[in-house]
Amino acid sequence: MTVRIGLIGKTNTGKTTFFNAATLQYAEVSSYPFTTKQPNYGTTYAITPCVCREFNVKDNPRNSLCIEGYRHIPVELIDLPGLIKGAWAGKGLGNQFLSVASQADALIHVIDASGSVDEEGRITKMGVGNPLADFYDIQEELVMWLMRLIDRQEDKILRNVKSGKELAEAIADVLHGIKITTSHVNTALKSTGLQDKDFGDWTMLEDKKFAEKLLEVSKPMIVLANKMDLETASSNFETLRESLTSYMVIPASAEAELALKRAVQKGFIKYIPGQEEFDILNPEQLTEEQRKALEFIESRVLGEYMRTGVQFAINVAVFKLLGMGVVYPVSDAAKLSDKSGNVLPDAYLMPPNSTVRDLARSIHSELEKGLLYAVDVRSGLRLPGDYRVKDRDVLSIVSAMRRAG
Ligand SMILES: Nc1nc2c(ncn2[C@@H]2O[C@H](COP(=O)(O)OP(=O)(O)O)[C@@H](O)[C@H]2O)c(=O)[nH]1
Ligand SMILES: [Mg+2]
Repeated sequence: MTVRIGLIGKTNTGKTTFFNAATLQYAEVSSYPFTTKQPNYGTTYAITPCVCREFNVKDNPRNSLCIEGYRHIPVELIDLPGLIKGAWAGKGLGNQFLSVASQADALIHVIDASGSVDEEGRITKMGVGNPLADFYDIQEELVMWLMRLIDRQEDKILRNVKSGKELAEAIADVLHGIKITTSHVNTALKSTGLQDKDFGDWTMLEDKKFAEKLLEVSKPMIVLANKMDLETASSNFETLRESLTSYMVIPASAEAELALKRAVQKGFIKYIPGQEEFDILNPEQLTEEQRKALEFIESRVLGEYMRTGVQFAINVAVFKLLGMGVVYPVSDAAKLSDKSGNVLPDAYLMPPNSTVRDLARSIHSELEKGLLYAVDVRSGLRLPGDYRVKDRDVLSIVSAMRRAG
């Protein structure tokens, strides 16, 4: 399963800058301007300490990268056009963005913490905007969207219930297109206490309460307080952090990350995303302006907040918010390799409570069909199909159909 993270937030808060910074690869030394239309989908990486250091081996990653002992595992990032008020009702930009948001497993809500955008997302005088109100506006858009989606399907849901389906299943049935599962719906029903109430009798208030809860469980979200490099941002950041206590609020400067990534491409600096420092490689190549810009990032962004927040946000979304674990399937348990001899070739992101069987299925359906057991490389133990895989597990799956990994 590929993890998909969606960027949402008002216009001009820095979503596209975040997207560009997070998806810019060191390897790909292209210089096409960012003013050209960017695709909405891009690959970024969740970064975690690789097991290669523990096993003291040189790995040959296939589905991921290993850079200086850190495994970079691809995740998909989706950049959405800005939300504007009333978008759920088909006004303004239309509700296309909401259907894109629907494809995400987790959301990063980008906020202009410097208060440089007004209510409608237009650039305004720095410090004038209200970042907390911006958060609630977008939140309201999302809830209204979900409420309306459910409302539009009311007849179908009622028919589903009549034909004997459980309520959770009946609702999930009309929402699986937006990655909402029966288990999400069940959780929302229980925590709103609506599981025993006739769906046809829900009040509007209950509809809304349910949509809010369902949004919370099915589209977990972190808040990115962006533009922290601007003076007006720190007090707004405090406000956001104190008010939004049920969210992780991450300070960031997407623009600083983008500048660092570009400096890497030009060979000016050595910088690994998420790190708290960079090294200038060839100081004599820098213009005065470039040197000042890097100094500014070093003191105002890295110095104050330790990091630009971009890589940190991706990691938090994948590992904390979604609770993913990283599992390394291998074919040869002794050599830690696949059949071609590649050492620790693959790293899989597995959701909480995933089993050996789930892992086998994500590798190949044939592998799951003939699944016998997995061998835990560290202990040599045979693990049954329903064993719950753990973060950093290195496993060799043994299947009657084929032995692979
Ligand atoms: N100072 C500062 N400006 C930023 C930052 N991120 C984005 N911007 C600027 O904010 C404006 C809107 O950015 P953009 O990424 O297009 O916003 P979007 O509409 O949410 O996609 C642009 O002028 C960016 O250069 C940041 O971290 N700091
Ligand atoms: Mg944009």
